[in-house]
Formats: sequence, C-alpha cells, structure tokens
Amino acid sequence: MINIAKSEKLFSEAKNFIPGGVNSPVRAFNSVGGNPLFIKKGYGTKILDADDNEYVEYIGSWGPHLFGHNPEFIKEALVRSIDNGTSFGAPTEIEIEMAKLIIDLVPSVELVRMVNSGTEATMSAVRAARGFTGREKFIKFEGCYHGHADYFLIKAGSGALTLGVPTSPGVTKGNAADTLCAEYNNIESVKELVFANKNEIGAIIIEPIAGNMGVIKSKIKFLQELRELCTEEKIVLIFDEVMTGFRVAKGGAQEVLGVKPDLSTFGKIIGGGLPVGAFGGKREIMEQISPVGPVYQAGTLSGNPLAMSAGFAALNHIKEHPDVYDILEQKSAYLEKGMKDNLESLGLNYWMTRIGSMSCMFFTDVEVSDFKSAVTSDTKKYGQYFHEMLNQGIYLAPAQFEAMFVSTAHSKDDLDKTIAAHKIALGNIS
Ligand code: KE4
Repeated sequence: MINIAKSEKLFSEAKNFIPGGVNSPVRAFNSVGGNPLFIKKGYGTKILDADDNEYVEYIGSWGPHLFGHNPEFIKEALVRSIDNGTSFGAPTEIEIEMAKLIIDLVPSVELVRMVNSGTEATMSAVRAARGFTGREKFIKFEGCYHGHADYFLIKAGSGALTLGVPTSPGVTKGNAADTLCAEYNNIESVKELVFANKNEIGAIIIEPIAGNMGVIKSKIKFLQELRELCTEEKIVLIFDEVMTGFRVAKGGAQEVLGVKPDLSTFGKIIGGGLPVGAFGGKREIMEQISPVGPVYQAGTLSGNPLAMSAGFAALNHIKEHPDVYDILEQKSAYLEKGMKDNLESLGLNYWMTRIGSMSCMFFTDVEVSDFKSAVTSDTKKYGQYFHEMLNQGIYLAPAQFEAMFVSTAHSKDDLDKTIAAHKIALGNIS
C-alpha cells in the first residue's frame, strides 16, 4: 500500500473549507472509495502526489493535456504572455489568431466566441440556438454530459451519473420542462420527441463521441439520420466537442464521423490546461450573439491572453505537427492490444471501446452502445481495479463513466508498465 498520509491530512483540512474537500465532485474518489490524492506537480506523463508518490497518469486533467503535463512549447508561450500582463478586459490580437486557427482547423465553424469553461460553451450554444429558432425546447441524450448548467442536469453523465444524481436537485421544474431526453444511438427515440413537439424544438445537443458514460461512439447511420432530421425540421444540431475537439482528430469527432453540425462547442485542449471554452459554427446563428445580435452572452475573462496563449500554442502545435494523431493512434492501439490480450489470458470479456486516444474498459460483458448498457457495469469492481492500479503507480479516472486519455508523451515504458499492472490488478480482483 502506498503512503498517502499527507493527502489524507490535506483532504480532512480541505473538507472544512470546500464542499466535500474538492472543487469538482468527480475528484473526490466517492465512487471508487478512499482518499483523493493531492497532486503537487505534473511533468510529461507523470504526476507527483503530496507524499511524493509518482504515477503514470491517464486523466490529463480530464482531457486538456494532449501532449502531457507542461510541454515546453506551452510553458514558453505562457511565460511570454504573462510578461505583458494577465488580463485586460479588452480585445487582444491573440484572440483573433485563436479564432482564425479554430476556424481553420474545424471547417464547420465560421464564427467563434471564446468563454471560460465547457459549461459556458454549451449553455451559450443552446441559448444561441433558442434565439435563432425562437423555439424553447431542446433535446439531449441520456448519459451525455454537457456541464452543469441547470437545463443539462437531466439524466446527465460524468460525475452526475457516477455520484448517482443524473437529475440534480436544485434544477427547477420550469428549467427541466424544456429539456427532453432521447436515447443515444436510437433515432426513433429522437423522432418520437421531435414529432410530439412539432416546431417547438430549437436544438439537439449531442456528444458525437460520448466520453461521459464511459467512451461510446455514435453509430454513423444514427448521426447521419440525426443530421437529416435537424435539417428537415429546422432544428440546430449542436456537437458538444468539449472533450473530443482536437482530441480524436484535428477536426474533432465531426471529422472522424463525417457529419457536420450547425454549432460546435469546445474546451479542455483549446486552453492548453488553462480555463477555457468556445462555441462556434454557422455565421447566421453566431450573429445572433451580442453585441452583433440580441442573444446576450458575456464573460469577464473570456478570451483572456493567458488562456489564449496556451491554447494557441497547443492548437498551433497540432497544425504544425499533423502526425500527432498518428502518434496518438499508434500508442493508444498498443495499449488497447495489451489490455485486450490480458483480458483474453484471464478469460475476462469486459467490453472495451476506444476512439483514438480516448478509451474505456467497462466492467460488463454486455456490448456498450448507450446509457442503459453502460450502467450494467460493475462500478464496485471498477473501484477495486482503480485502487489496484493506483497501488502499482498507475493513476486512472476515479470513476467508471469517464475516459482514459493517452497523450503524445506516453512512452513505451509507460504503456508496458500499464499493461503489466492491468493484468495484475484484474488478477487480484477477479
Ligand atoms: P467544464 O465546464 O467542466 O469545463 O466542461 C463541461 C463539459 C461539457 N461537455 C463535455 C463533453 C464534457 O466532458 C465536459 C466536462 N467533462 C468532465 C469530465 N468528464 C469534467 C470533469 C469534472 O467535472 O471535474
């Protein structure tokens, strides 16, 4: 067992001042049990906890660290930027460069607005769609997570699902009334809602590759039919690419799946590890946004030079190194093969999904294609597996319904260590 005395001390102190001792629930280890580790340093694929235990990690701050922790090119960009000050609350040139780069990398985006989190991006995108269509209702999918704006916390994924409150108290009936829930990968469930609410639905928002009920890829036929339905019914189709944007491909999940949304939302990677979000898409919709249009949307630190500098460095690195995704694919496929070989040798048939450098091993032998099949996973067994891996120096997401992220920094040694630990961990809990 690893010594985590300092983390335990810090956690008990934190709980006196911060709800649950954490600033985001999924960090609290509630679903895997035990004491969350307080991290004091990250470098490449490693993190160091308060007790100086080192781990090879696969959270990457829940997605931002496509290149591992603190890559030189992001650090240098931040140092250059901070020398000029942190934030001005006024337009800066780097914001133009960032907007141009996102538009260059994602063909469906014609105008883009920066915000400070994925939640702000998705809530603003739904507001823009409501303003553009004049319709109040929208459809989300069971198990998808779009951040914590009230109207999304209905049958939500990620921490809400992990902690057993997919529909949160505090969300008013009025707010929930306009949120309709369909089943992922089930076009009939969408059509039923659309035709029962004819001309009342302004938007459909989806994670085209879901990363918050574990990792689940939408079926291409389903997504194409969703696109057609939205076009026919004049509904704004929003792809929530906060996690998948620049993760699964240069152009995100929409490039992988070959379906074009009307609006997209981004976060995580585009901030290079700093607080960020963005939403963008068709000019006619985005021109609804204040000050050019009537739909109000604002933010004190939106487009702040620090986050823009780090994010621009990250995206520009992608633009200048298009082989990034070949590297990620090669490393991720190697890890997947090692884990699948382990499962086979142990006679286990847990369901595994992987899209590029995002993957998930579900503790179920059911084929996972939607929320209902995802929740057949044995989360207690996942908790045991999580701690078995942690004790071997491998830090995974402390929750079954999250993604495992490989970065360009993961070395063969890291991957081999992980594959070996994976086999021991499964052997110990089976
Ligand atoms: P933030 O507000 O947390 O920056 O982004 C919300 C969000 C929106 N859309 C998608 C597809 C997302 O995955 C997220 C946030 N992802 C979770 C991890 N599954 C954030 C981790 C946390 O809540 O601490």
